[in-house]
Amino acid sequence: MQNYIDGAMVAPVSGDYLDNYEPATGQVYSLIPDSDQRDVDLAVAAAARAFPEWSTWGEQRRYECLMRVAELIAERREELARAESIDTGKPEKLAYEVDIYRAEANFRFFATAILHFSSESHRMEGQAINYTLRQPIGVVGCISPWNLPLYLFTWKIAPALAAGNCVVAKPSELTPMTAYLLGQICIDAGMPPGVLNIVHGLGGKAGQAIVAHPLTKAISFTGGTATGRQLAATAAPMFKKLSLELGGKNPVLVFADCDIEQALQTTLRSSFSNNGQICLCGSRVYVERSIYNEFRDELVRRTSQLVVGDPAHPGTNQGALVSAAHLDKVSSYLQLAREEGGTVLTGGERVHLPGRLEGGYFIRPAIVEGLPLQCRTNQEEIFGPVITLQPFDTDEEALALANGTDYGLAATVWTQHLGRAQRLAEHLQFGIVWINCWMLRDLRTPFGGVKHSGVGREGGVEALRFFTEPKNVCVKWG
Ligand code: TXE
Repeated sequence: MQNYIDGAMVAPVSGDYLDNYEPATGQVYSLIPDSDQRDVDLAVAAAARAFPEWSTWGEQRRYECLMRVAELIAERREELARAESIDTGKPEKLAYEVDIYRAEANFRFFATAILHFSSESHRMEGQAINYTLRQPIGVVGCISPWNLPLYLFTWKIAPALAAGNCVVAKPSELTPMTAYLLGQICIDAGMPPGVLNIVHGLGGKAGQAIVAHPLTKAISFTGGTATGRQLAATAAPMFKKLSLELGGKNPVLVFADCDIEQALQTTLRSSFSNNGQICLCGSRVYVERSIYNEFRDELVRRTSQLVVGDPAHPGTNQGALVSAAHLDKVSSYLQLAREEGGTVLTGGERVHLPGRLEGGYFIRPAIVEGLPLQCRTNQEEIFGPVITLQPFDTDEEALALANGTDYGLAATVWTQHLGRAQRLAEHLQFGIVWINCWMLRDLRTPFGGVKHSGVGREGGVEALRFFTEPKNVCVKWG
């Protein structure tokens, strides 16, 4: 692969490359640029050169350019889904239906949103009129994680470009392929050179260089809480705007009056979709005691029937985890769960598949029962196919369990009782609350977490506001 800088595919200045592994086989299948400060300097300079024209192109021309990108993503959806599946280990079907579909939708949504992006004015009776100019910031940095590579990469890039900024973006070094292909799509779409620049490489080197560069005026980051803390320490003294989408340890509250079949079907998905490698996954499932045994036994049965296999095969539910290190991390948490007194009801075994998949990072999805709230397994983000299950008796207890970690990204509640749903939604300390659904997303809504799950919001008008600076102009009557 190569970096996409100033409208062209270029090698890293160092000439050095990093191995890129295929998670399903454990083999190196491509090389990515091991970029450093020099590559980032070239990318930022290209973005700075492109900014004056791109920011004054006007919303209509930016709309047309971004819609061409969306159309090319749609045309190449199968190729991109296959590339994403090979790069991440996720089932190709999932990449096609979710990741690539959303990448196209992100470009379409923000290309049109900018046409309707309005600001406000305030009249001072008989004296003056104030109006707010929302202007693009300039060169911005976008850094994304490995779990939904093209989906989250474009979730940042599309609003930044639509708002008139120029971008230096870095995908995760674990799953760079679809970001590389996006660079080629931008060339084919006729995007002006320097508007978007994609620099590959390590977080602590290329990523850090983007954050520390004096010309990147805003940073939109999605990734681990620890990394977010480190990144904020660099950006804060430089007074950069920051949007941090961080980790989660999301609760699912299942009340006895819920539609239990719906709750079971969706909880299987919210627990193990993408091998639980989605920050929005529900990893702590709390069930009202009167239906606990029934719910638990049925969820265990359905989990044990999930097919762990070749991501390219349409019948596969669970592909490979993203890396050998992540497989070891998830396995270590299962060992910890047992040490903390939990009982593994199903799963947790590594899966050794034959042939080309022999070296792959496969594990059976696991359910653990009998752990208290205050234990590391229930407090720390595992980010893999491991959930904990526990009964509760009262609404108050359920709320306290749900709010009982440092994270606050997404909570899911299953109940037919409207009053309970509203009351819980008000008191759950999360950025997102789903009632009788999960991952139902309206791109116009604010997206993000509270507490250690993040700072700021992406999505809809929030994203366009993040990527613009509001200037108040006050005009006194003559
Ligand atoms: O994160 P990392 P990962 C969370 C998820 C989990 C983690 C997994 O819950 O905790 O992210 O993603 C770059 N300066 N979310 O392991 O390691 C790195 O190269 C600048 C939450 O990828 O933090 C990569 O590109 N950049 C989220 C990116 O940061 C640095 C949705 C993320 O890497 C850097 C998805 C540095 N010092 C995952 N160090 C949500 N809340 O929406 C690393 N990077």
